[in-house]
Amino acid sequence: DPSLPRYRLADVRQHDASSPHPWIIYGDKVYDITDWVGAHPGGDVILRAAGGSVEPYWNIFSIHKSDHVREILEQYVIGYIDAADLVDGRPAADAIEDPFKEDPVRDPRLVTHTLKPRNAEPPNEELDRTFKTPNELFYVRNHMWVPVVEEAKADDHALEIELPDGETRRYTLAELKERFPTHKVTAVLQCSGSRRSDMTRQAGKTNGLQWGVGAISNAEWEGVRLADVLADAGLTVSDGTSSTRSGTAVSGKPDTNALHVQFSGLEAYGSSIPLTKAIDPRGDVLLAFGMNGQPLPRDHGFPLRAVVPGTVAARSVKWLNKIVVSDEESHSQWQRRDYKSFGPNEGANPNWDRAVSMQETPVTSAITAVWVGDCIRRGKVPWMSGSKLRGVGDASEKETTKEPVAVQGYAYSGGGRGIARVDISLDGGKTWDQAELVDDCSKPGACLGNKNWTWKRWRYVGQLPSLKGTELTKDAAGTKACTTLVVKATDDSYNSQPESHSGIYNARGNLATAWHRVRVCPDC
Ligand code: MTE
Ligand code: MO
Repeated sequence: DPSLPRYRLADVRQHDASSPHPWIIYGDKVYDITDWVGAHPGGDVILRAAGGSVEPYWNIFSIHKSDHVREILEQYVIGYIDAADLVDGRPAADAIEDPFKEDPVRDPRLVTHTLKPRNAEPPNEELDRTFKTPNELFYVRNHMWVPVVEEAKADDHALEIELPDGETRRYTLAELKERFPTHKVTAVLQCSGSRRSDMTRQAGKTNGLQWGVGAISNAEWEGVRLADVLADAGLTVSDGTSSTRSGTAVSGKPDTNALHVQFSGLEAYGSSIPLTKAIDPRGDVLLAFGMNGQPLPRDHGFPLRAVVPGTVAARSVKWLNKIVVSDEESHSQWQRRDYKSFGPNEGANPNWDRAVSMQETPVTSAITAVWVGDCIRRGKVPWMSGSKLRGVGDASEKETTKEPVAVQGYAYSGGGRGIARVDISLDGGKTWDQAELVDDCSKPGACLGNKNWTWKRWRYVGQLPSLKGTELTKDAAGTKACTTLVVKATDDSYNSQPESHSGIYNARGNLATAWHRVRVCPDC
């Protein structure tokens, strides 16, 4: 309707999130979304775009790029952007706010997959060099921007809790810290996409960030127990013994086995865990505000996040501001779609509802560093010195075709299962030996929590097989003899990793946990 009024960008800017009448721009049109905010499925996160263009947000929440959403929006159109503020029919690029402009500065050593939103993993040699990953090197997995919470106002940050009967209770961060005992838990977070690039290389194209072996890190988390807070908020449930699998409670109280705890964060990310995990006294689920003795860094959820040990990290919701205990799983796409796995034949658009959402994760392992020959003798292996180094042999042994090799890596299993054994092969899986598990947990206080929530680091020193006549690789420098190192771990339930990624291939590239292989071509 060309008779509608024209507005300048400056007019629209007045109608930001603090205005009683928030406006947004889409294309060259202006919309008054006052009546939409309450009905918006994603909640008031839409206000993040108020006063400017909604387009950069729809580029992130791509679900909006549909006729259906545009039809809804058309109901709220109130006018057009004045031609004076348009370039090629749209507001000029520099007039559009960058949703990521407040994102924190990151450590340059991180290997970045995407900048906006930020997704990055530590370089392999730093990943597990120490048992606890330093905060600034902990992998970062953000679906959207990093919400801004001023440090001075962090204690006022509010967490709302809604119970199955609809009752709500609100806690500020200050109250959580004051009213509940503090707990510390040492736990790994691992993204379901870790090692996805491996699956792609071996088994074919996968959708999603092409992570290396580093979408996993380990930290000591500090916070209050979710179970304590839920009980204080008034959650009463059956003890589970009188419940049935079909969700009928015999006691008259809501059935523990049928409920879910939905988490959501300030930027509208959300997911859920079963209530049984949330209230398991040995489950160690935290509402965390500390990480490795420091306040949570902004990238990792400042000022408050859920930490769900042993469970896929997608459930450890950052910038946590709402918890709903419900008989349904979270309705978010991260619960109902993205973090599920499928059969090798199911393709990129599978039957989403039929698959269960990921919670506990399977056993995995990876090689993070390999040193061969002179590298070792020159003292490049950080955990090898003195007598160990002399044991590796002197230069005269170098005349033989055998080369010393030193290997390091990690192994991890979800659900609090420990690592029983790590097998390593230096000849592509023909012969095996066992790696040495690093004793990181024997010092008092080193591994806090009721179960094995941390990774196990491992090391191995051996001799590469004679490479004469083995796998030959041609490169610019000539022909090289190579061998493939392989690692696989077994957890304490005797689960072990699948041999290849082809058998567990899924178009989403989730849970790429096959034996990890690294090809080594020493100069010889
Ligand atoms: N929470 C919020 N609010 N937003 C997010 O994008 N990403 C999830 C989870 N929690 C995410 C979130 C995913 S998929 C992972 S793997 C972990 O956070 C990553 O946590 P980290 O960045 O602290 O390593
Ligand atoms: Mo993730």
